[in-house]
Amino acid sequence: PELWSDDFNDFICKCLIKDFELRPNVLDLLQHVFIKQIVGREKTLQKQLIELIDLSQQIGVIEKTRHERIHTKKGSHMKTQCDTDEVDDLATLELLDEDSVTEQLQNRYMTDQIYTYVGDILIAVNPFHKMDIYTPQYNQLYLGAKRTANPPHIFAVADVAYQSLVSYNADQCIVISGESGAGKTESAHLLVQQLTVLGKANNRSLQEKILLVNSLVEAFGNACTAINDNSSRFGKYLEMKYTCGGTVVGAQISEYLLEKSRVIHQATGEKNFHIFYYMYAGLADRKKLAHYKLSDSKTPKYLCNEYIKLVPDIVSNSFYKEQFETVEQCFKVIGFSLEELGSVYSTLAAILSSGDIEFSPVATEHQTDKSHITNNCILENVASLLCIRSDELQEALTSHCVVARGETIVRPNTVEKAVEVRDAMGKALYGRLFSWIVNRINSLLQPDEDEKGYHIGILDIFGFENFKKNSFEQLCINIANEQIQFYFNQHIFAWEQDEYLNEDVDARMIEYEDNRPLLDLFLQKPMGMLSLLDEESRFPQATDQTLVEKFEDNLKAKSFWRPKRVDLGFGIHHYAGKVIYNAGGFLSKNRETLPADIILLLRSSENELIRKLVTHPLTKTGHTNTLSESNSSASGDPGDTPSHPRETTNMKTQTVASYFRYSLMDLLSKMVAGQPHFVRCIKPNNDRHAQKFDREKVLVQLRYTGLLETAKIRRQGYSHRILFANFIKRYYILAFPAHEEPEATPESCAVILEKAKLENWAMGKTKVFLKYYHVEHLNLMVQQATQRIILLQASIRGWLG
Ligand code: AOV
Ligand code: MG
Repeated sequence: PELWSDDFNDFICKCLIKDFELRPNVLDLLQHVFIKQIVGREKTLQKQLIELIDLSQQIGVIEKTRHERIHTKKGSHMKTQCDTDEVDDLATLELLDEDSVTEQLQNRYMTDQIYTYVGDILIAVNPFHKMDIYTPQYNQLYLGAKRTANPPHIFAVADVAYQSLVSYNADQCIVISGESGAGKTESAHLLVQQLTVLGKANNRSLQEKILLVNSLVEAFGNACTAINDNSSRFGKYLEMKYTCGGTVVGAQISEYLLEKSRVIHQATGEKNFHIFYYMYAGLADRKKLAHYKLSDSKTPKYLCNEYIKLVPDIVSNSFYKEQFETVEQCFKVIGFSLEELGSVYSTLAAILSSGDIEFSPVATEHQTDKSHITNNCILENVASLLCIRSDELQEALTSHCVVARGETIVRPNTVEKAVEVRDAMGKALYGRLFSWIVNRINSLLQPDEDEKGYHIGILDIFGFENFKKNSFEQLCINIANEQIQFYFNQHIFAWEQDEYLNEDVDARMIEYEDNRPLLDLFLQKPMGMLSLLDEESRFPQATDQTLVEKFEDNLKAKSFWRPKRVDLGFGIHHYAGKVIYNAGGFLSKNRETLPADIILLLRSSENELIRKLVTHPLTKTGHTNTLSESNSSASGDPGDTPSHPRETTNMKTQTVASYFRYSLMDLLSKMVAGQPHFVRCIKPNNDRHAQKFDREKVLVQLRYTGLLETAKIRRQGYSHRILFANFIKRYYILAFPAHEEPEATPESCAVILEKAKLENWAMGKTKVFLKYYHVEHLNLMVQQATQRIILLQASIRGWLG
């Protein structure tokens, strides 16, 4: 065949993929073809061909030893191991019970082997100390390597996702779960690191930008909590965009459910979002506090708590200063302009200062429900930072307009109401600023439009929380985790076992804890907890007390109860444990109204950024709190897509609960669109100590995440089900001539599987049922075959000049 024609490539494929024994003959043939093809260059060609033969034989030899190694590995891999041995994959344990699994994890953890597989799922136990296993050497070690060739590692998960993207040309989704402080965010960073190396971006600056995205967003979205000094207070879905060939070309973040209430209030032992402290220290260092109207002696109320009483504590903190420089560097590298940065700082400063605006009642004879501002200088500062008029700001804070019978009437705000409006403004500005930053990053990291490709999404949300006092924020966070657990269950257990039945495949069913009833308890309409909350939020007379009573009257599930002697308390038995919530503040937190007067005023700002924050529907992913309510149910089925956001002029209609529901569905619809990969983070102790493995603590996590059941189903079940036609398309070259794709029958599939010397697979009615290690093995064979072809082609191309 003509050089480089399809026939030629097929021919080489055929030669190289055939059994190794055939190789000398094949190479003879190859030699013959070349000699015929390139007349006149025989002499050099002959020499070159000898090199080719050598090379091919070398490859052959190398491949052969590798092949043998894989087989022996696979042999030992399949052999169940004695339970005192350490295993990389818990699904291979002979004895699969809680004790042996915990024992394994403990032994591994104590020797710094923090990663362990359960089939194709990775368990990561938080080491709580810096490890030297994330260096560039490790990046290289895990590139395109078979999983069993190296110890379990988070980089291997990135590699599998990447290889799947390239070989199946399909979107991938890596779901990281685990309770607060278990290591999700760190894992997400490491994944991005490896995925960037894998994606070998053509331009270094893109690579650099992508690596900075997480740090930047986390400065604004993370904070110190009682459990974790760098706790994520929002959900993050980062999509790395690749071309079909696997080159990284961009990134996009979607942010979910930022805990905005933190801006105005932090629980005991907690802090505000990192950026406020970083900025304060950084600006002080540059002698710029006055420029942003920030005091160098008096701590803004929004930053005050029992730890931070004094501004000097903040401004002398060298860590904060460094972080500020880093954040600013991130902004610049990613592409924000200096003007934008200035506006971001002004907005943050305005939010901080606004918290110090104080009100007191206007004591007149007739009106006690009127308020006025007692510290006008602060009001002036805020107005100037927001580039609005101070008299208008004062009016918008201390009064509101109502429209009655076509007439607009101005009503005064009580002190309480004015404080509420002030705080609502701070929260809204922060939430919108956050969304704006995320959207700006997205537009700066957007791939070229005509670049068709696929993405790998990495999900990192706030982990399950159970504090001494749990409020509305914890409820939302825990419902989100409940939903992720449900998604995991669907994938690992429900859908897989449904397929056994549909396809008449004989497999033992594994029992697992289904948390669907809990999701229904929260999300069902009209009688789920969030719907009841919304309903109650519509009654002006309702109180948090009437709300808990409503819950008690309507929620009949076993997992809901009212603890005695806890005012406003209610308990939920979550998949991850029992949590007592306090409903105090639920109604106001849910209503979260930003009055139209404030919005209109901010729209008149002379600062472009401020105007943008209040005028634009922030986007596809971003939110404005003005989204329409979703009609989706609680399920994670692929058909369950959210309704689309709609901007409304009436900012009061959207409750936090309905926005929360919408976001959750939006997130799910993104997740179900990709092939999932799971990372389950485990927290080994509550003290954040290295080398401390609290067995009881770990056992609880193993139980609620269903890891034992997962190990069982990975061992006994078939995690991969592939339609005959897809299977043939992907793997036929392993057993059939390259130009003769066989018909998609179970018989041809079986020929391939036998040729690949695989056992323990099953044949369904329309699909091949495979174990996770079968797929790895098949993919590796295809990959090796293609690599051989590429190598050969490259050398021939080299000889031909
Ligand atoms: P989280 O994301 O799961 O909590 P993080 O990823 O923030 O937890 O991890 C908490 C802390 O554990 C980090 O700040 C590190 O000190 C340490 N850590 C975690 N993983 C590693 C690792 N691989 N190597 C070294 N240290 C690690 V939350 O965001 O609170 O749910 O809302
Ligand atoms: Mg986190």
